[in-house]
Amino acid sequence: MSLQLWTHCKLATMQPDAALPYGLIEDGALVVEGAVLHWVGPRRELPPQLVQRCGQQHDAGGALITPGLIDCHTHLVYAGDRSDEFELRLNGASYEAIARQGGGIASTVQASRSASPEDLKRQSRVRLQQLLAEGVTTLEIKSGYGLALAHERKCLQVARDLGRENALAIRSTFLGAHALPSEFAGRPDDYIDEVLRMMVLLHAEGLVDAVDAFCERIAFSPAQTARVFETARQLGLPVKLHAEQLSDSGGAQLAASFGALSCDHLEWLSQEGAQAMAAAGSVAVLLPGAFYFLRETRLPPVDLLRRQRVPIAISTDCNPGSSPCSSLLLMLNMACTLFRLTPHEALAGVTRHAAQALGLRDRGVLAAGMRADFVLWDVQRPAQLSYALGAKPCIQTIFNGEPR
Ligand code: DI6
Ligand code: FE
Repeated sequence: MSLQLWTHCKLATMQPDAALPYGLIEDGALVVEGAVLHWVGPRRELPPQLVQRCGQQHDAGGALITPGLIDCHTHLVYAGDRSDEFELRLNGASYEAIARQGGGIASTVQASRSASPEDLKRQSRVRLQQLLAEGVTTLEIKSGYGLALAHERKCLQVARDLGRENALAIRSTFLGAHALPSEFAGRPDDYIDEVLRMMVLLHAEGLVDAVDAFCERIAFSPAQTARVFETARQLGLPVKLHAEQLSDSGGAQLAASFGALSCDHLEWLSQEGAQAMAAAGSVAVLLPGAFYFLRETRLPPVDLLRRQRVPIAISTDCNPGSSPCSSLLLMLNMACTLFRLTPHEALAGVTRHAAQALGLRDRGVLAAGMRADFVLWDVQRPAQLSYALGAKPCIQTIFNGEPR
């Protein structure tokens, strides 16, 4: 197979044990073989016989190259918007109060159920393209706006279709336990029975890569969440959890006891929760867009996570209610300004640690043997990616070894 060589570039390899922050290599070279990175390092160490085997040679023009970005927590497939609730909130209503009055997630469920698959895909594709334009090469998409078998299936199929029709990798997560649909009002345990049934069927149809739940006083209890996770475990599906977003319900400990890939949000995470996550190897996915958009004031305990050595990932949470956002670069900035992450931590949060939050070991760093997903940026220093607001620094994205 012919090899491709990239030179005249700076590399932010994001390798964890590198000597320099970002695993930075000032004058780097990449050799790609098919869809895999064959060689990564300083240009002066490139073996001459390897260069001779490179059929194609690319001049990166001095660009910074990072791993392809990974958005590891989104609800990207939905119909309609919730700008009406945005107005209500600005007139004094709270997110929780709107949810309790039958708005919130329920109103997006109604819009998404009514939408045809084509319409749902068309609306979702707009957001997807915004992420693609910022160098996203792996994207997680949750269901959870169908809340009934046919509609959860429709949303997961749209997610899979978007992956087939665009040059990026999609991971789909079943979030049947996102909210109680009105048909089950007052019968949450009966709805959990239905969630378990849906999970088994949708998994058998090949539509599910992982299972998530919303463990919160306006959603499902830890006991109900545990039932969802038991069935996921029986099916061999990894779990993740929306945990401690609006209150501390001990969701992180519960998720950790199931070996969760990640616990997400975590503004109300306790010391015990962080310890449990550290012991289980769960990633903390922080979602600064939701913190910002809901005007939360309680910060996720970043220092605690650092002390416990819990890896931190950053994501858009792209959804119509709490984070109507399809810019991962903006999340880098907000992770730094709002949560006080360093630009290095933020970039690790959308590369190496985001891959870990999805259980993917073949991406998120530039190293031989990893997937050839990478991005060329028109910046001098990696910190510029989290520094600028609204900049469009992505020059080119390579997915699976091919320009996109
Ligand atoms: N937490 C969130 O922030 C989103 N889902 C969740 O479980 C919000 C979803 C929405 O409001 O539509
Ligand atoms: Fe979410």
